[in-house]
Amino acid sequence: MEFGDWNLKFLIQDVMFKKILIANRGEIALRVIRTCKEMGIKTVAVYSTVDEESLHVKFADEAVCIGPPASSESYLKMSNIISAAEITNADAIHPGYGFLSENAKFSKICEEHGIKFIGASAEMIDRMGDKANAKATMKAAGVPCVPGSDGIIETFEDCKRVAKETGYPVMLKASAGGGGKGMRAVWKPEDLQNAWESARTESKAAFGNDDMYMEKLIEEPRHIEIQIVGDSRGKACHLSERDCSVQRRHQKLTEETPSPFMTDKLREEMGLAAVRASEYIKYEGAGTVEFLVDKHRNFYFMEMNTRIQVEHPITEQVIDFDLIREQILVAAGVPISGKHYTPKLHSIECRINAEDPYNGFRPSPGVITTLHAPGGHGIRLDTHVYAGYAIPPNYDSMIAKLITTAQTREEAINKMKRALDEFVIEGIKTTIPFHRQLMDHPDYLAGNYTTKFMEDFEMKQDEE
Ligand code: MV4
Repeated sequence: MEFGDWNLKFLIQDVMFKKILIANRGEIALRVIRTCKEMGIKTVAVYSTVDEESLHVKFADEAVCIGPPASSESYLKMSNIISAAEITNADAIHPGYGFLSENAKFSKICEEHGIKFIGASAEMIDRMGDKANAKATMKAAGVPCVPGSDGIIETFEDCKRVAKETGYPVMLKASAGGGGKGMRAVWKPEDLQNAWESARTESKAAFGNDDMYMEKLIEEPRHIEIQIVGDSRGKACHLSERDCSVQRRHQKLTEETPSPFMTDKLREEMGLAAVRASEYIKYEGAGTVEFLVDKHRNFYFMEMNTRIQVEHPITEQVIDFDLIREQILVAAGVPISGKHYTPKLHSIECRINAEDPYNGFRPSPGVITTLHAPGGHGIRLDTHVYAGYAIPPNYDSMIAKLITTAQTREEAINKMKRALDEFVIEGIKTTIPFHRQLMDHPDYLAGNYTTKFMEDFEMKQDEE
């Protein structure tokens, strides 16, 4: 830290928020409330009518009902959230992830109302949300990018030309996209026109925008992302990587740090590329630079997320850091220490969803009749559910994040097996059996997995 701890403590008290409204629900709302309490900051929860009995409502100092169950009428209803902040006199809003966390209009409205948005500025959200533009910015910053089109492709003639220049296979991507929507892999020239038209139609329907760009297709990539924190002076530091390659239909299932594919050299290069990217755009707050990594360990910029991510706890565990606290300090204008971090431990997160892995991971809402949480050394459970809690069908299906941390990957996996065996949830189906089988899978145990891994994964039928 730049100031002596003594001065910094007084500086922090002067600039620190008195009351933060958490514009979210579930485990992330609880996560933010916990850090606020530790920092002596008052908290306001917002909730929809179906969430009245949810834990974040009970743990907050104040709570405001902002509407009916539908997200569009509650957690996405900007006017109701701003009104809740006004009537409770909150001086900042933490958006968590999802919902309004990367909504430029909401960031702007908070600013116009003199409420600090603990996230990126509207300008930054727009800049990183436009994927082709974000890529052009990263290229200018000297961050490795996948070869391909120079920005948006205007016509199909251009599309054909760029595909020829790039060389098949290519990946068509929606500039307003993310998470795989409006994306098409094209292996042969005769498939290009269909892909071009269907990708644009899908993107127009999903985002109201059909701008497309093209990249060389990276075969069987790994998804490795770097956590960064930037401060109000334009300085950034990186907090090492997370391997998020185990995904099903672009939904992350489990994440770990360090990545089993990482080398010290690769980590240093990716970390510095992420810091270069952040400092080039003067990024403020917690952010994540996502990279595709090919089998030769070449890495390429994919996207930059301007929010705290679901999987942030594994980074916190291996460098003993509170990322939500860091977000709040940076938003209050406190400078970051600026040093970079490498993992001292190994941490794995399993996302426990109310889904049935024996039936296509279909949602399984309902009342939790019995719950026994795992515990012991190296176990962290971030969850808002409890015995008797009714899981509403209106929101995403994640109900808990089980995180294990140990000196080595093998010990972290063994701890995860033991914790999953202890974790009892009855009344609904969950993905616990999937994660337990994953922890026995030879390729996973060998750290030998890419984003293709789940395409070949088969659940062994229940022994019962
Ligand atoms: C790619 C790719 C291969 N080559 N780009 C998926 C969503 C978005 N984050 C970008 N994605 C990909 N972009 C090129 N040039 C493969 C994927 C991809 C993927 C990336 C990360 C994690 C999971 C994935 C699943 C399917 C495809």
